[in-house]
This record gives sequence, C-alpha cells and structure tokens, in this order.
Amino acid sequence: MASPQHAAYMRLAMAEAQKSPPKPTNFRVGAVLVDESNDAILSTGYTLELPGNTHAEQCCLAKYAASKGVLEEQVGLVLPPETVLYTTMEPCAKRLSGNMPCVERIIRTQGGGSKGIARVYSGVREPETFVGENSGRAQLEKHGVECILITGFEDEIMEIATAGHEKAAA
Ligand code: HJL
Ligand code: ZN
Repeated sequence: MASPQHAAYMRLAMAEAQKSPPKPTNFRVGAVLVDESNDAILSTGYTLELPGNTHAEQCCLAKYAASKGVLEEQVGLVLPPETVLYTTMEPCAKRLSGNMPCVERIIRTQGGGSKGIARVYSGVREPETFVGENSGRAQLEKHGVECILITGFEDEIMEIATAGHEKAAA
C-alpha cells in the first residue's frame, strides 16, 4: 500500500487528470512535480492542458520551465536536485502522433550539470491500446531514473484515463 505521502500526491495527480478533456485516441493523465527535499509542489499538469496535443508530464515540465523563464528543453537546469514526478500513468515511450515521448523529455532533464528528475512514481502501467508495450520504464532505468509503481489506485486511474473511449461490449 502507498505511504500517506505518495497517496496524497497520486490523488492530486488524479484530480489533475480529471480536468483533461476526453479524447478517444489518448489517455487522460495527470502529473505532479515535487521537490522531495522539502515536499514542495513545483508544478502540475494534465493531458491537453497546454495548447496543442500535449501530455500531462510535458505540461508539468513546460509550466515549471515557464515559471522559471526557461525553455522546456532547458528545464533540467532549473530543477531542484531531489525532483520527482508523480504521474497517474507511466510516461509514454512512443506516441501515435509521432510527437516527442515524455520519456525523452524526462531523460533530457539530465545534463549540463543537472541530475534531472530523480524518480518517477506512477499509478498504472500503460495499456497496450495505442502503441503496444511501453518500453519507457526500461529506458528511464537505463538512464538512472528510478521508476516506482504506486499501487491501490488502478481502477480509478483507468476509469479517468479511458473516459470518452468506446467501451468493449460486456
Ligand atoms: C501519458 C499522457 C497521455 C498518455 N500517456 N503518460 N501521459 N496522453 O498525457 C499515451 C498514449 C498516447 C497515444 C496517442 N497517453 O497523445 O499512448 O496523440 O496518447 O501523441 O499514443 O498519441 P498522442
Ligand atoms: Zn507522454
């Protein structure tokens, strides 16, 4: 079972996901960026929050970058050293649209003297609905980004994620 702190951040990420407009070709996901050294919330994001075909993790990072006056690709330079990311669904490794996957966005927070995002806490693995098996965890771990599954919220997260999708016949 998730610790009270993990559960609280996962609930916050779920509340973010609830704000996302339903779209049959994606999942509604929410994300929260946290400075684990002092428990400060740095940013939040949800799928399609920012203009364009944007993902939750992408919005979360882009909003934090904007708040610090840097471009999203340079957000790593302004992240506190103990930054972690909570996301209702594991970050994508591939997108049907061909846009840059969130796994790449997370990995590029490293470099230029920055450790980047230290850990990613997710509530569910990505179903194979759109892009088959998600190789994101392996890629993140290979780059030293720890991936931790927070259990106990799976049903609620998937209900939010798939709102607006056609339901298979029972
Ligand atoms: C995560 C999101 C989101 C997805 N996953 N972690 N955060 N929407 O905000 C994953 C799914 C892609 C589809 C469609 N969803 O979104 O695989 O159109 O949404 O680029 O592959 O791709 P686009
Ligand atoms: Zn993504």
